Amino acid sequence: MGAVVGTLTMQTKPRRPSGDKIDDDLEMTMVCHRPEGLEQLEALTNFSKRELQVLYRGFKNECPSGVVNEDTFKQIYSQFFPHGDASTYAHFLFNAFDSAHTGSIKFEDFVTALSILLRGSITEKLQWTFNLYDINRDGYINKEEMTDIVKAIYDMMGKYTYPVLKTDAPKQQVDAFFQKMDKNRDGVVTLDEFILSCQEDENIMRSLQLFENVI
Ligand SMILES: [Ca+2]
Ligand SMILES: [Ca+2]
Repeated sequence: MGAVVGTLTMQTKPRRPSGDKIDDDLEMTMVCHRPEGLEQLEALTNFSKRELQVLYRGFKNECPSGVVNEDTFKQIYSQFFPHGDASTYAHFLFNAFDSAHTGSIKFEDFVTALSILLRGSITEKLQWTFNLYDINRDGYINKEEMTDIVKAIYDMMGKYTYPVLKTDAPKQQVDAFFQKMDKNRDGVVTLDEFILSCQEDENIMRSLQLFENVI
């Protein structure tokens, strides 16, 4: 569940001091994209209006223009993995956040995903993760996709985190994933298979629950 971990790290990163009222006004003049009304976002997410205001302030600190393109996203995300190369994983993650394929992440996209990852039901969290792994979005996770994801995670963690990795470790992990998830052995994992298999796995369930009550 690397995505979940990454998102959490992003969220708990210490923020720069947000400044006073005058700074806020200055910042607002730089904002190219204004988010939808807070009431609307409050209805769409599991966050209160106050929480959304705090999140928006943090989002603006990182991204004064109000939108994040893929390069910026990669730069921000890579800071959390100084020993590895997070660019490929950040690319997959960016696509998962950018659910409408607009090429940029707006505050609405960010906060909707965060709401699922932190406050969503188990099924919602698993569905979000499935979409992340289903790179070409055809409704199935195939072995190539899972191999790309696993390799991206290894690259991101870097050799200092996993000093004893063997070169065939990604393949073994992908095989183990399919062994567990591909219930009907047709070579692809569907959303139903994914949700069922994850719910059977105590470790995965525990890692999903870790992220509740964080904010
Ligand atoms: Ca696919
Ligand atoms: Ca299958």
